[in-house]
Parts: sequence; structure tokens; C-alpha cells
Amino acid sequence: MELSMKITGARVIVTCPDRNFVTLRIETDAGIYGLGDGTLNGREMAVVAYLEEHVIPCLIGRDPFSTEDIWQYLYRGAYWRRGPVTMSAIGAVDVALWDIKGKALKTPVYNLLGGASRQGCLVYCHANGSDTASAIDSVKKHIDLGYLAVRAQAGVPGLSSSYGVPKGNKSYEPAERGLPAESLWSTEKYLRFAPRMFEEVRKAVGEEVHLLHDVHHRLTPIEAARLGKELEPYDLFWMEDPVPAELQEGFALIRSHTTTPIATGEVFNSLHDAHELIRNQWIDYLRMTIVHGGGITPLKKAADFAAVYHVKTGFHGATDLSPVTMAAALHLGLAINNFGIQEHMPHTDLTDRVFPHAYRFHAGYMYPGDEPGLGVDIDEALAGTLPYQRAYLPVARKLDGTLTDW
Ligand code: KDG
Ligand code: MG
Repeated sequence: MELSMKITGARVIVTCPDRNFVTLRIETDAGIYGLGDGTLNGREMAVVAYLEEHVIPCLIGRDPFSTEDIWQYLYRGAYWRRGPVTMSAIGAVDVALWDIKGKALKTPVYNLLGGASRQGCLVYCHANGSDTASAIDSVKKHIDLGYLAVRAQAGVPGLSSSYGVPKGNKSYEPAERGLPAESLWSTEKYLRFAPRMFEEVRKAVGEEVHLLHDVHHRLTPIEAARLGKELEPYDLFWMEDPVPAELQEGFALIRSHTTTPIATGEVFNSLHDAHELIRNQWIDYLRMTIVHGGGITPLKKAADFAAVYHVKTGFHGATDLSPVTMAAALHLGLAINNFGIQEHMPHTDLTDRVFPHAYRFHAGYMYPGDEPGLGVDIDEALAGTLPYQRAYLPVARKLDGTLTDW
């Protein structure tokens, strides 16, 4: 079999099937193409410019099988390292190259990463409600859909909006058109409410279902320690992003007070953001995602490093990660030994039509499918009818107006 190929071209496709996605399509002289996701929620066009102006010209003529060398070329070779824009652009290239590799070798990407280590990937979904009663209804609905793990978020009494809870009856989608929306935050109200909510949720849904919760970077370490301790009786699968994680040693304080498992890392873009967290066993689940973490190549290494310290994966899987990232996460998740759980926030029907894919959900698990490569395509004709629309994530302020972490 002739495996010598060259990259002949690459283009960025920006489309908005209900929300914005940035997709990189890399072409080869063998007629095989690969897709990568470069979506960075609320900062999409920065990645487009980075790819078009700085990355694509360097790819032409290279061997698409050289995933390691091309990754190093784009990372070390740029001199300027890390950061979400850079790493999303590198991630888009890396994932597209793994897609090409799988298609050229006529095998699903998970076979190139070690083969299947399990039958499917356990996933968790999002349940939410404006109050505890409606959050409980939502958890029950998701259990009826077959989910074995459910994240529960509810409106905090006294706050006009809460992370993870939609305003109307639409599905929750944080990015909104127009300038950034402002929401209010009160740690006191939240800390009074969250343990009571989980007491009721656990009572209503029983012991079997895994319950998760996202604090979304809102607390200080000592506040998070208190929350983790108070949540212990409700046996959470994890407490996510209890604090903003720039200060890795802050997790030591949380860890010394509570046995509630901790997940973090959806905003990380390098293993260097997490290596103290992992090395010191301050977390249980690493949430770094394929796109913002620079692709399959570095995430496989991050997962292997984490495995040494009993840390499992819990890859980010919100709707701002395109179906291409979902597929990449499932292929990697199927292959590694220390897979923990995968987030599944289903895309809209329109997004699924723009990105036809082989992965599927069944009875609590997701399966990447057995198509060569990643098993995701893009309907460019449909994508072309859905132009980019500027949208931003919200910002948060404390009740006295101080800007805080959203
Ligand atoms: O773009 C930001 C979202 O992906 C994020 O707010 C979602 O926290 C999130 C989660 O856990 O899915
Ligand atoms: Mg989160």
C-alpha cells in the first residue's frame, strides 16, 4: 500500500447552525481530507485568523502522517506557546491529521491510539431547572432517556440567573448574540442553597444514578472545601471547577477537607496548567478538551501522565465543542485505560445535519462508531447558508457590582 501523502491545501469553514463553529479541512494529494475543530466560544474569529494567516501556509507539502512532528513544529516552532487561541488552532490541525491517518489506513482513530479498551464511553448529561423541583423533574427525564450519570444545576433563590439554567424553555446555551450579558452572583446564597438542593435531588432519584455538579469557577478554596464537605452525604460523582484554577496549590486546601471527588480543566490548554494538580493528586478528573488542549496528540500524553496518579479523564463536551471534537474525544476515551466519563450536551438537530456523524448514544454510553478516521463529515452546502454571528459568553458581577468569575 502506498502511504506517502502530502498536504496540498487547507481551508477554514465558519458556520452557525444555531451556534458558531470553526472547522479546519485539510486536503491531501491522495484525495483524502480530514476535519479538525477550532471553535473557541466567543473568540472564534481569532482562531480563524491564526489558522489562515499563520498556520495553513506552513502545512502545505508536509506529510500528514507526521502528527508528532507537525504538532511540535506548530507548538515549539512558533516560539509563542500555549494560550487558548494558539492551542485551538494547533488542535484543529492535529485532529484533522488523525482523521486523515485513520481514513488512509482504513481504520477508526481509536485503533491508532491503542485499540478499544472498553465497549463504550460512559457519558453524563445536563439536567437543570429554575428551582429544585424542576431540576429534579429534569434529572428524572434524563434518567428515563437512559442516562446513568446526570449533572444537576438549579436556579439559586434570590439570583435572577444561574449558570447552567436556561431562561425560557430552550436548551441551555451560554453564548448569546449582542454584547456580553451580565449576571449577578452571590456566594452566600449559593452556598446556602446547593447542599439543600442535592439533599432533595438524591432523595428523589435514589442511590444508583451518578450525580454531578458544576460550580463553574465561582468559589475560593475554603468556600469550595466547605461545599465539598457538605455535599459528601449525597455521594456526588464529582464537584466540577470549584475554584478558578490558575492557582493550582489552592486545590490542596480543598482536598484536605473533603472526599467529594474533584474535576477541573475545561479551560486548560496545556498539561502545564494541570501538572501540579495531577502530581499532587489534588484532583480526580481532568476535564481538558481535545480542541482547546491542542489535539489528540497532547491529550493522549496528558491522559497517560494522569494515569500514573490515579487521575481519570472527564473530557469537556459542551455544545461549543463541535461534533468533530465529540468524535475525537470518544475515540480517545475508548482507547485509554484511565477514561472516567465523557460530558454529553447534545447538539441541535441543525448542528447534527451540518456535521453528519457515526457516533451515537445508547443506554448511558456513547460509541464512536467504526468508520475510518473520526467518522464525522461536514455538509458544506448547508454550512454555507448559515453565516457566523458574533456571540459572547456572559460576564458575572457580585451583588455590589464587582466583576467576578462567570
Ligand atoms: O464555552 C463555555 C462552556 O463550554 C462552559 O460554560 C460549559 O462549564 C461548562 C461545562 O461544564 O460544560
Ligand atoms: Mg464546566
